[in-house]
Amino acid sequence: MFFRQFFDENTWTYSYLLADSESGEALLIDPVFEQAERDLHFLNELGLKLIYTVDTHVHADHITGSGVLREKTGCQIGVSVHAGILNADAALKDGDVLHIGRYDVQVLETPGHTHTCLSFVCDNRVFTGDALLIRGCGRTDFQQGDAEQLYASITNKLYTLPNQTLVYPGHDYKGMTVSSIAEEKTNNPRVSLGCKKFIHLMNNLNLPQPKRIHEAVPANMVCGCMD
Ligand SMILES: N[C@@H](CCC(=O)N[C@@H](CS)C(=O)NCC(=O)O)C(=O)O
Ligand SMILES: [Fe+2]
Repeated sequence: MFFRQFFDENTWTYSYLLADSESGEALLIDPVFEQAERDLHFLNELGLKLIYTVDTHVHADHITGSGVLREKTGCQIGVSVHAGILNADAALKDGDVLHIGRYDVQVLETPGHTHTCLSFVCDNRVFTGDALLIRGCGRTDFQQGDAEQLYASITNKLYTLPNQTLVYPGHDYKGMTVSSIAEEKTNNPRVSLGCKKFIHLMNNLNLPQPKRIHEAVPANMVCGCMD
């Protein structure tokens, strides 16, 4: 498995490239619109063929690169079935499997940060979007977010993955790049509170709205294709 983590410094967003080096088939998780040229250049350099882009959720803080990458490569776009995005190619749901050459990428529904949140499992890695962050979790105060649902997604789904599974989040605001299920089970300060205190904390964060929410959400509802 060929694997790379990419970073968008303006929005602290991670994108992840998974590829089968034998067939050259590739999948990109959470591409960022402004980074499409970087991503295309990298794919070309390595001779990889983009088969899928997938978004872990309808992002509120940045515009997805999925649409522009589909225009340039002919890849398919996968998003949650619950997003109702009409110009996506694959409406993903729990249990779906995407095939990248010899590798399977398994879809888990992990709602709570938003109702469209998905995680993706491939080999010993899980890509958690903004459900489980390193020593944190996504906020639950917009896009049908729900703290109780997020707690259940983390404890009943993500925490049932093998302890050694590596956790790759959608963002990190402190410069951390990777964790593991075992590490989060022991050290995640929010989830360790237990369900009731977690809900209370999440419902009282009083965070300012993401700066680009009014631009990003409508753009992401059409895969970032804005013309
Ligand atoms: N300052 C950032 C805020 C980004 C933000 O709210 N990020 C979401 C993920 S889309 C989150 O859950 N952050 C976790 C937190 O701040 O606790 C912006 O304006 O874009
Ligand atoms: Fe998010």
